[in-house]
Amino acid sequence: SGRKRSLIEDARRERGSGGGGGGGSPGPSRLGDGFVFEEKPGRVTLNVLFTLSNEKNTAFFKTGKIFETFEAKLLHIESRPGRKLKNSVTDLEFFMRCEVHSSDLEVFINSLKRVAEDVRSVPEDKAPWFPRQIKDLDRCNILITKFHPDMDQDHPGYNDPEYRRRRAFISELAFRYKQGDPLPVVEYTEEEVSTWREVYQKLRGVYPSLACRQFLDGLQQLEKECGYGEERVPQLRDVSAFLTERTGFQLRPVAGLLSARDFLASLAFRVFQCTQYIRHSSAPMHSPEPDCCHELLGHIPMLADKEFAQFSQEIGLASLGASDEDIEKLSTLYWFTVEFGLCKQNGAVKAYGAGLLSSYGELVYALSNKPEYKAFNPEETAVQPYQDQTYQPIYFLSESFEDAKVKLRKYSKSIKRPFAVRYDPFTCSMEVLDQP
Ligand code: HBI
Ligand code: NLE
Ligand code: FE
Repeated sequence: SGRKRSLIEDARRERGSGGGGGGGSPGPSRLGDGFVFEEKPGRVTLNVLFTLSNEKNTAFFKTGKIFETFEAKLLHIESRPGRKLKNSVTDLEFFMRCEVHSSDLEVFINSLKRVAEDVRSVPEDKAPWFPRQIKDLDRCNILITKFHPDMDQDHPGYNDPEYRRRRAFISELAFRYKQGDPLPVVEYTEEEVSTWREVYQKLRGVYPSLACRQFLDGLQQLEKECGYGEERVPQLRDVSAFLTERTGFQLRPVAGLLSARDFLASLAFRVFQCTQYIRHSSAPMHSPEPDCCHELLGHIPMLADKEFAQFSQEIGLASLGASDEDIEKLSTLYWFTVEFGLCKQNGAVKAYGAGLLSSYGELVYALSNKPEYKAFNPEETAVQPYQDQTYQPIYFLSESFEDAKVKLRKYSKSIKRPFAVRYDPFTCSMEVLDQP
């Protein structure tokens, strides 16, 4: 599971988002030049964000003095490196929540402005920040470092410096990408193409008997119209154009595993974040992390299906501004459906989850008699613990693909938020509607 959301992270994103707290629900009142909340009579709580220059390293202590003078009560503090200055000194950004006497508010802020730069108060989040426009996805970029070839000794690429250099190069393409840019084209090496070929051949042989109908339809179209085959790795640019025509989905390159919140948010805009590197050649049949085989073979054929595309977007819409607890549940649901879901078709069990459809090893295992099956039911599935390093011990089986969709839709609607969202495809933006 992902790390806790950082307040300073949200505050910083908020700063670029053109103001306004999440949801437009009964928000903080505007006093002075910012947002404060009157909690107790005569006392106000404010979230203040400011930068201290490291060249004047007494500034921090002066800030403390101001707190002392005004009898401000510090409730929360976070810091992180801000701008880089000359000779490798870095500013520090601070985020503090504090309580002061209401009558002192103006003077307190003005005093801070004398020692700190860029002082501003930011709204208390009634809901966590979320992207309002497709362009905001540029800020949905919190990566989770997990099972990385540079960090993890068990990663098959750990002892392969060439593989690690290649990963770093391809990651860089994703880091530099901004919404609307043409998708980067990667010229895959002979070794990479041969990994792709091996994965493709093995999986292609078992798809007809193990994959669901929607997947097989999608794959067939991709083979006919989008250059899918064992000879070359399809380019995100071509695949994105194909998908946009079918279901309005588009692709965006990503350097690795994103936080669940950021990953799910992009689905709300019908944007699918795709890794572009390929798994290590020594482990083609299963990888715990996503790679282009997983995206291109596991996800893309399903995203070419209209109903599945809608289903994916709905999970995304449900996630916007949801609490950390609800994100955790939605991400678990995503895991057991979009990634590892099974469904019945014509009396047989078939795979529709991308994590299965891109791993020969796990696909065959999941449809053997070894693992346990449970009936898919969102309330129960959402709290099922899971691990993401090896094959799943438990899979959730839906009566039909349709049934999974209906149940998940019902569940998503039960998530409580003080607002509703609606996606406007003409402006690629979210309409946020108050819902007291
Ligand atoms: N990030 N790039 C990427 N790809 C995923 O499939 C992905 C992710 N981050 C989170 C995530 N999946 C899962 O936690 C889902 O359950 C949301
Ligand atoms: N296990 C999958 C595979 O080997 O393709 C990837 C899963 C990513 C969540
Ligand atoms: Fe995936």
